[in-house]
Amino acid sequence: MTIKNHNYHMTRFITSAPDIRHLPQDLGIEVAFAGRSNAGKSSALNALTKQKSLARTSKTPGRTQLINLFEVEEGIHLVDLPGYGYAEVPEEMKRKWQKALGEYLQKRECLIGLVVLMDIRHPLKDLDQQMIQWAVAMHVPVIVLLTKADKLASGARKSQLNKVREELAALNGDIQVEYFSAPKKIGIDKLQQKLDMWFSQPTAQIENNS
Ligand SMILES: Nc1nc2c(ncn2[C@@H]2O[C@H](COP(=O)(O)OP(=O)(O)OP(=O)(O)O)[C@@H](O)[C@H]2O)c(=O)[nH]1
Ligand SMILES: [Mg+2]
Repeated sequence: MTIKNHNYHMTRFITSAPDIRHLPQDLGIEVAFAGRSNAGKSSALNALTKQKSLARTSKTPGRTQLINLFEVEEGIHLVDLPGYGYAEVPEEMKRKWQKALGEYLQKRECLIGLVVLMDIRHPLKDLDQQMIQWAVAMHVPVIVLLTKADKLASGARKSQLNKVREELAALNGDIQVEYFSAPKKIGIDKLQQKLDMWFSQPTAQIENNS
């Protein structure tokens, strides 16, 4: 398999959708960024694409309420999903969003990979585990980014990484775990390599050309 390096800095915003049913047609290939509110999804997208404000970031959790779709190149998309687990959101809305996320993972055929972001200091909360389990069940490969790695000293960082790797190994899925920092630019290379690999897969090519 030849792995093509994509120019992530060329990524542009395409559209926002209030829910999964309003996303553009299920065509091409896409990789979604999922995680708890405030985990650093939008920051990771901006770091990857070397654009300061492609995806909106905020100190206020729950900022990204819309699903934002970006195009790396024709037919290749990145999706910034609204964060889950935000405490201030009414229970009913939380349940709806969880259901919608499950549907997205199960029904979106162009989804070829999932980036799950978790604060390195608070990894593997219930909903994180559920997202990862859904992805494994759907045979969608996952890269887990332990974000805000700059907040921990290197010893603590490594032990968190090992702990999460061990716990996730038990799921027997296609799951890679790395640590990440948007401001310190740690882990961006790993994310890029993974995306390049996913976007270069033969199945991805076929779907993309059809
Ligand atoms: N120190 C540090 N702060 C980070 C990092 N990534 C994100 N942040 C900060 O964490 C806060 C939330 O980041 P966002 O990227 O908006 O998080 P999000 O997951 O998109 O949040 P929602 O859209 O609300 O779900 C912001 O204040 C960011 O500046 C990181 O790697 N290191
Ligand atoms: Mg966001």
